[in-house]
Amino acid sequence: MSVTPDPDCIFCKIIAGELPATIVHESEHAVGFRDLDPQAPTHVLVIPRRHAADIATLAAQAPEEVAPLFAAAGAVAESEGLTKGYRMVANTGAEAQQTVFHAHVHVLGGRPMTWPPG
Ligand code: DGP
Repeated sequence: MSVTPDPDCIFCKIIAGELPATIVHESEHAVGFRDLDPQAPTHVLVIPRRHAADIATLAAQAPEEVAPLFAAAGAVAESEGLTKGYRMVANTGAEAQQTVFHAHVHVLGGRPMTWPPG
């Protein structure tokens, strides 16, 4: 798979090993690492190796990358032992509190979740 990193993207730098992260999953298409500011006992970010601003953009530009991304998120939930349930979140756009514009799925678990999210 050819990947063109964005030189200004912190998640591309984590993939390249240029920024430190606690990596819990690596596969051909995706990388999972612990969130810097965890919102649950387990909080892992799962990202595609290919840079795209968000998941909708990834789906438009490289739909073949979307299934491996969610498969990686499911594998992380399993390896983290989230047998009682977990949440996958993909904040999309500034109003939805997206702060890093490299597509990512938050995998949150280890505590009861509430609905609706704030
Ligand atoms: P979002 O708000 O959905 O764009 O989520 C971005 C998440 O990324 C946020 O929960 C904090 C996390 N984050 C930001 N910078 C870093 C970093 O350098 N390392 C790690 N591990 N997480 C980061």
